[in-house]
Amino acid sequence: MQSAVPELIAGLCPDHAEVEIYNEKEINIPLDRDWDLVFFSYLHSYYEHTKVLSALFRQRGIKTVAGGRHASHFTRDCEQFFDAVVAGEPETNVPALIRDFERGEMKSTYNLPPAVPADIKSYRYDLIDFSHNRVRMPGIEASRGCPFSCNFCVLTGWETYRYRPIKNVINEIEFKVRWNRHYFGLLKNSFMFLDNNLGGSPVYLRELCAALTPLKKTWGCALTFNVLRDDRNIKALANAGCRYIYTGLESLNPESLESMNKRQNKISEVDEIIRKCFASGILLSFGLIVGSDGDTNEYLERLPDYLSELKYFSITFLGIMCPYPETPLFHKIKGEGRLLPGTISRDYDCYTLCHRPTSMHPSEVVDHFRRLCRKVGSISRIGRYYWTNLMASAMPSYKLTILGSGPEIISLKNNIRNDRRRYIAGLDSLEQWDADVMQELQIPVQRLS
Ligand code: B12
Ligand code: SF4
Repeated sequence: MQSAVPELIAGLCPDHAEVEIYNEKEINIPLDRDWDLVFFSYLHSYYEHTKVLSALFRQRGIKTVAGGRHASHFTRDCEQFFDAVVAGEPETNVPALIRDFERGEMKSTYNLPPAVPADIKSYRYDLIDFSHNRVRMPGIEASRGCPFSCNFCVLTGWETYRYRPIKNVINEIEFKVRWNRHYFGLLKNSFMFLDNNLGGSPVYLRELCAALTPLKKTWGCALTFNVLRDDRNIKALANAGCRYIYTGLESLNPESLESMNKRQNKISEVDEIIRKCFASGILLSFGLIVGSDGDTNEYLERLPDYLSELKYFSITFLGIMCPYPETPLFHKIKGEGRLLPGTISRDYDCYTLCHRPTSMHPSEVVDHFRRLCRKVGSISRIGRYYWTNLMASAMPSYKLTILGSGPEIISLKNNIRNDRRRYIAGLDSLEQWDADVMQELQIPVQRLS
């Protein structure tokens, strides 16, 4: 999966614009290339790096624009480093910005109200180069936002839940999406929904599944655990070709879930629901977060055992609780003086501890995290994972999905592989290249503590 923002923005550019997209995860950005206007989309932890890129382009007279969640929240800060900042959704703001740019009248900030979901346009799928990432699947959005309010989530308090008309989504899949044809076409009918929570409205989800079933595609999505409590939903998803679901389980400790305001997860139901999904031909993968306020040394020491007790275990995301600045959690932690001194935006990568949890020392959290990453991503666990899950269902594409997820689980070992970092905010310096250019061009670091 990769971010779809570049092909989304490209789809909003006028027909006469020549558009190129670069994803720095897949290919280096040619810093000497000539463009008129460059749009940046980045996660919080890449803010300093994006400022550096912007400064290098601006030195050569290229105009730059920042957008996305960080830019919307820190608009004033961004205005110092980019020629324009989009603080709202792209569908209304990007065309207005480009019109102004062409007249030489680009403003410093754009914040028009969002478009209605029916006006969300198809991405420029033709610009995705699958040779840069041969296992990438095209992504599509059916909805935005989420109806829940987990206190650590960047959506909470900012994005209401809304969904596109089903016919628009189906039309995009049938006629617009370009498929990845590498590996003898193994993935040529596969795509991912990029929605934060495809199950935000179970009624919409079931209608969408009914419309998807005749297309005979294979797809994955993220949704909340509560949706899977209803057998009708699991059945509708499986019949529609859903083979992969990611759900944020976050913790197997009730106190930790309580501290996150994640009430839709019921730990007593986890095992049965995972088993049902696998038996229906759906790989239910989940994510866990360590370092939340309910966590204790005892819970984290026992976590590998708890995981072993789950027969159909499939964890694909392991992170450290991150108090993003726009969240209720950040305000609570900051108000209580628990943000670690020296926290910078780079530390907001979900692998660096930025706060003092209530019941643990920061170094204890990071030590547990390292140990968990090594254990969960170990080869013996993957062997056991294949052994337990491969034969659980005979649904088409199920076995391929299980086999393909092994490397994803092994990659959890890479989370904190950088030996030069302690992964505790305030103790690690910026990446060298960024730090050097920032010093040379006198670009200040964004400090959050
Ligand atoms: C694909 C994806 C990934 C991919 C690619 C990540 C990447 N670097 O781009 C992978 C699997 C690698 C990934 C990993 C991670 N992800 Co991720 N991921 C997503 C996912 C599912 C879809 C992103 C997407 O393409 N959405 C569709 C596009 C169109 O929407 P969007 O990104 O939300 O952007 C909207 C606006 O912000 C705005 N916008 C964004 N950029 C720009 C730029 C301009 C110029 C403009 C005008 C507008 C604009 O336009 C969009 C439409 O409104 C989102 C969930 C989601 N639905 O967004 C999470 C999400 C982006 N991920 C998240 C997180 C936390 C992570 C990880 C940190 C988790 C972890 N610890 O492993 C890592 C970070 C990896 C890394 N270092 O880059 C959070 C982001 C938190 C944040 N900083 O805002 C999200 C929102 C999930 C969540 N609800 O918590 N992720
Ligand atoms: S359920 Fe997921 S997307 Fe929704 S608010 Fe909670 S963490 Fe965010």
